[in-house]
Amino acid sequence: RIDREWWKEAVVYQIYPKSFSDSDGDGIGDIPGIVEKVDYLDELGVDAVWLSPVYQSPQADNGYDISDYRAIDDQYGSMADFDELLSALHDRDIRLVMDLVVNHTSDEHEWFKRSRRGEEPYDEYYYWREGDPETPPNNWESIFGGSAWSYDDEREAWYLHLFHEKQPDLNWRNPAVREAVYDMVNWWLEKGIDGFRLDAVNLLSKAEGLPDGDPAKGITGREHFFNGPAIHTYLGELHDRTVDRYDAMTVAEMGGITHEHALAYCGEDGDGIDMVFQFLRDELGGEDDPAWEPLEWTLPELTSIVTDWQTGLAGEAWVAPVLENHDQPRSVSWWGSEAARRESATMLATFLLTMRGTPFVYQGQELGMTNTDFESLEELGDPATKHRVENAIANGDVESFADAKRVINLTSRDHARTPMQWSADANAGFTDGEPWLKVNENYPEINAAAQRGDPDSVRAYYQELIALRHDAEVLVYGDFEMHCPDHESVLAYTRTLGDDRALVVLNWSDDPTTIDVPPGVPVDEFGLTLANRTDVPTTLDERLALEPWDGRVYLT
Ligand code: TEU
Repeated sequence: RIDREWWKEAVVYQIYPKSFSDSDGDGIGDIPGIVEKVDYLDELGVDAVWLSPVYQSPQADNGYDISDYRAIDDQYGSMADFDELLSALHDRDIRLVMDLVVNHTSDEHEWFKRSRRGEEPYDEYYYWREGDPETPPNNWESIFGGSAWSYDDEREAWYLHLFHEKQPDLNWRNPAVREAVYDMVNWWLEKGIDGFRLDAVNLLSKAEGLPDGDPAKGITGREHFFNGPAIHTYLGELHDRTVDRYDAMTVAEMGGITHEHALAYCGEDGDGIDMVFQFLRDELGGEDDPAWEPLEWTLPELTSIVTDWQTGLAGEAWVAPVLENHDQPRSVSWWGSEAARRESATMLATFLLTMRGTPFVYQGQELGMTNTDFESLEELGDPATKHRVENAIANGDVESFADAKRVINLTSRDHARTPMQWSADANAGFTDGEPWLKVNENYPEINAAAQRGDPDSVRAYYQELIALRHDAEVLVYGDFEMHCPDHESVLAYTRTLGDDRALVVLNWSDDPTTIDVPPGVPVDEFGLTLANRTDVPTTLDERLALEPWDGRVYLT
């Protein structure tokens, strides 16, 4: 029996509104700009859009610092524009998933303004601690670097912020906070949206007494706020009181978790969350920023992590594979090869869209957009990256931006945030004005218009893969089995659903190689269905010779 759900069959496309499409020439993307591009999304074939925050915000963290959950920020448009977007998407059978950011609000949210004045009932909406203005209440570190505490002169007390100082953490212990959140979530669901991506949602619960953390464990304090003691209570309640009453999906963003945590959140005895992102880079160690050396990893390490996530949740929990988002470098540049851009981008696409789970594609990924060369601190936009570099210089970890540049140019969140490359026109067709973040200079070559109708483009390949995923149920619901776990460069797996099987073979390297088809795979029954090269034999042989970045899908 297949447990069918629309969100299991969907391919989701993430839009980061600030960088997607600017309709009014102020250099910042906006909602009317997205409306102009709904046909582009329709042509690509995606089933849902996840929209990063468009709520009212002072934009200290590009909208992840919300000052009014029920209003659209002026820079993005109006609520009428939002309603128009929702119907333009629904008219094309594309669903809309919003971002739910409730670990924290902006310090300019009404709740915080009243809280800092000590006004009831808002006084206990956040984590406040009195004490010496020179000594923070504990040694917890912010995920963006520096202390997780800031002193507020108005209330004469410290408040907790696991991210930016303009993002005070909500006190989820307070039932009034939870009620206020559920009310707001239901207000959006009543508008007819189709679900939520839950931002940083494994951080909601903090250990009793907020004890000091062990500085040897990465971000200091993390053992007291990642997957904290009451997390399952809060998430279960959130689910029961809101999304459970609607045909809405939830996907949780949880940094630094393993597939075992994922089971606890999404499994049979979990909290009702539909799926969590499968962040492969985190588990390879990419989460331990700030590291000022590039991360080293081997394919067998990756294969083992993929296997854990893909087979470890089978039958119990769903997952959301992802290679890019607005916090990650571009996948071609980090996982693939800029020198073999088309081949590696399409190999990675093959991987993403043939795994078990709901694949998320980030804007520009479908074009094979790459990282950008940032030459100075001033060229960066992301407060977290800037903070990291400034801290590293202050601590003497690096001497100047020049020393940090190599790692920044591999990992900064800004790589995903450069404007979407629509055409070879000025500013990549993103804006008629001055873009808020520099456009990657490769846009005359890499852009949506140039790839339209080009059967060899990354864009065309994504289109084919998305269509294939809609056709071949085995790619959605089939069991996953990994083969050749020790191969230095090849990832090979099968998907099985009743009598239907798929075999996926990926050469994750700059060198040609060969593999033997795993025993038990009946080669005669398979035919080539999709490949990212044109000269690939259509039948499956016992021994396969693979070109660099080869990606192939065989079906029975
Ligand atoms: O990111 C959360 C985030 O930074 C963590 O998941 C992090 O990756 C993990 O804890 C490992 O250290 C979300 C948004 O995606 C990001 O853009 C925001 O800046 C952040 O929350 C704050 O809202």
